[in-house]
Amino acid sequence: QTRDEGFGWTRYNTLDEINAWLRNLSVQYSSVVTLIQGGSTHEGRIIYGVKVSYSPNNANNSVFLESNIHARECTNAVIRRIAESYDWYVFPVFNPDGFEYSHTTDRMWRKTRYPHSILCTGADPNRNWDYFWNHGGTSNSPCTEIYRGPVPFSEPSTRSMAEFISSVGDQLVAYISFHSFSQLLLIPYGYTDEHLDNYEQIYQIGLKAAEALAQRYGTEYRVGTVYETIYPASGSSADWVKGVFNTPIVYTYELRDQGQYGFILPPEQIIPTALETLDSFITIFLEYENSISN
Ligand code: ING
Ligand code: ZN
Repeated sequence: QTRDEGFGWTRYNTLDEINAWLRNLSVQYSSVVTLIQGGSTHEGRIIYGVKVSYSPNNANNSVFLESNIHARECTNAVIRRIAESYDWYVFPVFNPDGFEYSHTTDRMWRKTRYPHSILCTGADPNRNWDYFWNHGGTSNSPCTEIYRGPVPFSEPSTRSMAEFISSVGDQLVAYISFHSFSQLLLIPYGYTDEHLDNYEQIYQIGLKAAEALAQRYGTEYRVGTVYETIYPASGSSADWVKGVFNTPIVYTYELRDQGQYGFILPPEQIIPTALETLDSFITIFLEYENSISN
């Protein structure tokens, strides 16, 4: 089944619609798009993504995009042919169990759906990764929103996606994760206030990206580390990728807005958000290419 007529950019799509859309892309553009089964979840769902590749020469020039690790943060997949010179791994729904639950039962659901306690379900999949796990900004109580899980990678979805990322980890030049909301462009780490070796480069690129983003509609973003800009948070996917593979470019977007609508951003804002984000995105890659060729 490859029908995806329900899919569109002016409303929030369901998990089935997104997966049908990914499958359709791989059929329609079969020479460049490959459907990937990245991992699987506690409830038995497959975490689907696509690999977009215009040239076999791009393998060591790959970019990984992750969104919806938190169920209620409905972000659209930023998938455009912005560059034929990278291989793109795009996973629009990192937490499909939570995403489905957010659509059907509790719109404000954030976590996975693993039954860790009789009282409360799920762990925070962005506190569950095995790099300085349990080093602050998490909780040991299953009933909190930032429950880290009983052990690192206790969640099938994070464990299996870590395995998949490991298979391409050395090829990545960039790993970008999308969350909402607050209008921030965040730099690792979340577990420590220590700065990256290339902090100054990544910070300056971030400032230029924020400037590009503001050009279109005036949307203002702040740039800084997770730890210093929002709060300490350990066990995130971004910290893990940076720490384990030392990927040159790692950013986390906190998309619109600044709290007026928060997680329930009106669907009319989906396309404007995508366009301004894409502007900043292109800037990140152009500036990065500039900074390494100088
Ligand atoms: N924000 C992120 C969170 O997991 C974050 C912030 C990003 C933490 C990267 C650690 C690393 O809390 C939201 N909105 O979930
Ligand atoms: Zn989030």
